[in-house]
Amino acid sequence: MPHKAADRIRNVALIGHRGCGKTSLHEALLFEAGATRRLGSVADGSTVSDSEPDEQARQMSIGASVAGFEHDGREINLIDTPGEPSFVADAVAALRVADAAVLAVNGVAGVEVQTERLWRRADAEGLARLVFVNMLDRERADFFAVLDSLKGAFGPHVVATEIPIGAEREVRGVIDLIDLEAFVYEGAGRGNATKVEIPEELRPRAEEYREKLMDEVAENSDELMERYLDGEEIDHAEIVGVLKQGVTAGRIFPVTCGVATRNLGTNRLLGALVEDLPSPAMRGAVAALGEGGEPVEVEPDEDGPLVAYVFKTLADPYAGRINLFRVYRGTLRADSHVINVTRQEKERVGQPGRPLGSELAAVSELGAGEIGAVAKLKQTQAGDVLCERQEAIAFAPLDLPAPVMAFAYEPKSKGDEEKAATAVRRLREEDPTLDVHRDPQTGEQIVAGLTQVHVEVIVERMRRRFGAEIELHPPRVPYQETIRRPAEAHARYKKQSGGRGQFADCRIEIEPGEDGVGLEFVNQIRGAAIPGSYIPAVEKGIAEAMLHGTVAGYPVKDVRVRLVDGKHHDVDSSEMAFKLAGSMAFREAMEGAEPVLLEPIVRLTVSCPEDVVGDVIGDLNSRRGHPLGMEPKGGGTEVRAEMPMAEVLDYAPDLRSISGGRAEFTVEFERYEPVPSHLAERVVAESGAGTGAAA
Ligand SMILES: Nc1nc2c(ncn2[C@@H]2O[C@H](COP(=O)(O)OP(=O)(O)O)[C@@H](O)[C@H]2O)c(=O)[nH]1
Ligand SMILES: [Mg+2]
Repeated sequence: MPHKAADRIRNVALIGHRGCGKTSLHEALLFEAGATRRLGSVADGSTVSDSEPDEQARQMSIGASVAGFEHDGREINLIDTPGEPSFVADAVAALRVADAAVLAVNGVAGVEVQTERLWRRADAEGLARLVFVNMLDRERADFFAVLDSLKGAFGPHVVATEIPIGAEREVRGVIDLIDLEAFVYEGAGRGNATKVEIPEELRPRAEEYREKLMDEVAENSDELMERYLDGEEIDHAEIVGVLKQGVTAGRIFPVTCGVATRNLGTNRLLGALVEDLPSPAMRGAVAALGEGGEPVEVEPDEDGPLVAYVFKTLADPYAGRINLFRVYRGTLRADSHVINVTRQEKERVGQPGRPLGSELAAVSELGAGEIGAVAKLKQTQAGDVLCERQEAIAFAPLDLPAPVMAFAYEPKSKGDEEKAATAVRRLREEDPTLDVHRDPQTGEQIVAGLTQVHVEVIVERMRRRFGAEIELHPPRVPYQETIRRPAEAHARYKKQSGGRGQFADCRIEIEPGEDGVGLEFVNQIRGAAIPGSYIPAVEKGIAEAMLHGTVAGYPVKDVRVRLVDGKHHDVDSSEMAFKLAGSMAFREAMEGAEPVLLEPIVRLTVSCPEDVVGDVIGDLNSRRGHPLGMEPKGGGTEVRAEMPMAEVLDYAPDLRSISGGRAEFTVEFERYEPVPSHLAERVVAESGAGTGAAA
């Protein structure tokens, strides 16, 4: 009896395109299993999942929500996930800790963008999958058309285990293809299914689809295949046994159907979770990284030393930090000490619990395969591994898109500064796709997310949870300036307004320097024209002048400056005077050295479906981009290009509309290049500086 809990558990992530009914289905499954007393609805904001006020206001899931409940002697952890790409991080994390996924599909729209993407992610994690075709009550819903679109997208091993009775408003039940039994549903109450005779007119269709199912199942067992071909009757347990092996191995994907909001078909989906999907024990060892990143396997053995992986962190301003984790090996006990081996910190586990949406039911321990939550760990965050003893173990980082939608932000008032800093720090703990930093050049505070919606949600959460109000605006492009030819200048700073005067005189020569040197200062003073003690002041004056170039006030880079001559005065000269003279000389020299404005060029990588490559490249060209090449990748095409950063700032919404939301991109800084002169004029005008010196 090695794996006690691990035999009983089903860890299932509910995935699918936004609006296909995952949250409603999650609710119906909880209700049907008796974990809740009423069937909540997304429209009323009364579902167990989507418990956050902003989720209810937007009627959209933003975070993953775990519900642990019992059904048929099993412990099911059902994780509702966001379908909106802006919040994909939580769907990815849920797929990491689940052993199986239920892909929900809109019965009208069929396979959508995110349906495919999430399917691929589930595939990459090697998860068993079931499909639930939802919303069959809607106008133009068509189970068989959707089944075809599923097969088209995911291959021939997608196979119906049931078909609906009736369609659109008339949909009233399902026919089970394994046992050839029919059920009709009345009302949305628990236990609303009644077994009936298969309607005569549906019999041929049911038999046709049963045959398809049996062909598919038989392919997974030679022995069963033989008897099936001999025309022998195969009983329920045998079919389900072989089906489950095929599902677990990712060789067969059963399709069920219903209407989440009417609790139609959900009892059967519950049954399928138990019958068709693997337990952690059946899934077996999972891959992790050991000493030096070497691959190791973690067996779901309750009696082994603890390995728990934290997959989500909640930053509750009142309850503090809550960490959701899955135990992969051993047992996590209340009031115990563990080691966070990722951060090398000791942590004390107080009271762990099993989550049901935002509620936690206290438990004394959680064994291998179980999913739980614990509050008040001091250092632990999502991605960390908790162990009983010192052990080198990690899980591969989640494959998440990069935060490319950047805004500069400012607190609305002085009093909000501190609050804003705390808020972004806490929200960053919750969200690995949120980037918050200060741009070293422009000095702006930057908040970057995956999309505009993502950043808007962050701003709302800052206000609601932490009382911090911020304002967003497009970030400034960190332009720079440099010179293109040598020049020289002579500057004298002189003041004689009573008392002690001021005097400094210097002559400099400047020329383009090497890439990346910033300022290269060469002192060529011979003799005592300028005393050595004043030389650093001259250099400092030049460096200060370079902070704001003469073209548009941006930092000047890569200039070699030679200090060739000068004069001083025994009484009136000072460091201050030489600094000012240095600044004056530099500015004058720069004017004559053909100064230019430079802009950052980034390397852009766009992943998009084949059919929009032409549009993507056309758009890149119109944004001054230079395509560098493309290659097939992950079922689509990856286009690489170089593009000015100024053109990237508003790229996200455009790419979204070009590709119907099916493309993603990342950017990486590459180098600086001169801004074409007609555009430089505009930057100069906008900077408010401008001596008209732009090249
Ligand atoms: N008619 C009908 N509406 C549904 C069904 N399932 C969900 N909905 C509605 O579709 C909308 C989106 O559902 P939701 O569960 O939030 O989808 P999610 O984004 O996948 O979580 C909500 O207004 C639901 O009430 C269904 O089976 N039939
Ligand atoms: Mg939802």
